[in-house]
Amino acid sequence: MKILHTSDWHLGQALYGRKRHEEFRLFLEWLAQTLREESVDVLLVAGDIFDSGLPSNQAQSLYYRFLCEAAKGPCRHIVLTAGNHDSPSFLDAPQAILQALDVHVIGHALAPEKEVLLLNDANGRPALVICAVPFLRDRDLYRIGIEDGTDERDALLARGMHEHYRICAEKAESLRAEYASRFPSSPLPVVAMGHLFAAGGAVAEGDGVRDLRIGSLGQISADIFSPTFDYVALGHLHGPQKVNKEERIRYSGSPLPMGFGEVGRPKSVCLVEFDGRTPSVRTLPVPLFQKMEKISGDLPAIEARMKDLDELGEPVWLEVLYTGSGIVSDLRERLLEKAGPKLEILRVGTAHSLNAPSSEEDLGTALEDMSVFDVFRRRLDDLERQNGLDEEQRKSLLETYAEAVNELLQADKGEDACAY
Ligand SMILES: [Mn+2]
Repeated sequence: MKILHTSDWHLGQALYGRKRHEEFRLFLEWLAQTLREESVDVLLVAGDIFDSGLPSNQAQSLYYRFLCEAAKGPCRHIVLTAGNHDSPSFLDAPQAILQALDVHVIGHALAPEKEVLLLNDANGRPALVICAVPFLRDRDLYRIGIEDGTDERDALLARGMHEHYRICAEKAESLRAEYASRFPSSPLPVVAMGHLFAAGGAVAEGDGVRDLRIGSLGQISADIFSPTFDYVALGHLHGPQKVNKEERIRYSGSPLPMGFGEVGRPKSVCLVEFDGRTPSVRTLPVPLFQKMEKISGDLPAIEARMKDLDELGEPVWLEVLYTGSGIVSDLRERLLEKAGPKLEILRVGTAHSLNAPSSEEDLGTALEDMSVFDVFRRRLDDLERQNGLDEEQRKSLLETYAEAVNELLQADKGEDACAY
C-alpha cells in the first residue's frame, strides 16, 4: 500500500486580502495527477483542509471536485481529518455521501477505537490500519471546568491526548494480532494521524501557524506515539519536518507558502511505502504556483528591485519592507504607482510595523480566555514600550476602539435580525 501524506491545505485562505483560488486549484490538479502517476493507494490529509470553519463556496467546490477526481483514479482510500482551522461539523456533514466514494472524513473526534480504520488492498485483503485522529479539542478530552492556571489545563489536555492515542494503539494492535493469526508472514502496518504541535517541531516567523495557545505551550511530547505506530502522519506545522529526527514521525507541511515568512522554503508531500512494518519515506516537492518575494531596503533599492521583477514579466506578489531613514508618508501610493501590471503589492510597511515583537507576558495566556479589549490593551502595551504612548493617547485609542467594536456588534445584531 503506497501512501501519500499531506496536510494544511488551508483552502480558501487569502493573503492580506488577496484570494488564492487559482493556486489551490493548481495544487489540487497537481495532487490528483500525482496520485495517478505514483499509483498511490491511500491519501491522508492530516487536518486544516480549509482555512476557516465556514469556507466560501469556491473553496468548497474545489474540495468536492478534487475528491471526485481523486476517487475516479487508482487511489482507493482517502482519509481526511479535521485540524484546528476546520469546523468538525462542516467536515462531517457530507460523511455519508463521501463514504460512497470511499472517502473517510473524521471531523469530530470519536471514541478512539472508532477512529481506527482497517483498509483493504486491491484484492480485498486487509493491508493497512489507520488511526484517523483529528485535532483534539479540550471538550473532546475532559469535561471538568478548570478555573485558573493554564498549566493545569495543559497537563489535563496532554493526559487526555495520551490516553486517546493509547486506546487507538491498543485497538490497532488487536487488529494486527487478529490478522497475524490468519497471515503470519505479512505483518499489518499501522499509521496514526494527528493535528497537534509535537515538542521539538519548528515554526517560522510568519508561516501562518495559528498557535493553539499564545506562546509555546500546548506542545505534546512525541512519546505520545507508541512504537505500535509504524508511521505518524502529522499536520499543524507548515514546514515539512521529522519530529525528534525520527524517520517515522513527520509533518508533511503545507503545500503552499502560508505567508511571506515562508518565501523560498521548499514545500512537499510525503510518499510512504512499507517493507513489512518498516516505512520508507520519500518527499516529493510541490511546485510553486505563484511567485512571491520580500523586498527590503530604502526607496531607490525597492524601486530598482521592482523594476527588475517587472522586466521578468511574470506575476509576482510582493511584501515590501521600507528600511530607509526618514518617514515616507505616502509609501504605499508611491510604490503602487511604480508597480507594473504583473506586480501585486500585498503588504507594505516599515521594519517596525511589520515585525513588532509581541509582549513577553503573552506567553501562556490562552487567547480564548481574553476579551477583545484584553487583546487591544496588550497591543497598547507593546506600542507604549516601543514608541512611548502617553495616558491621553492611550485613553483616546481605547475609546475609539470601543466605539468600533460596539458598532460591529450592533451591525452583527442587525444582520441576524435580517436573517430571521
Ligand atoms: Mn495549519
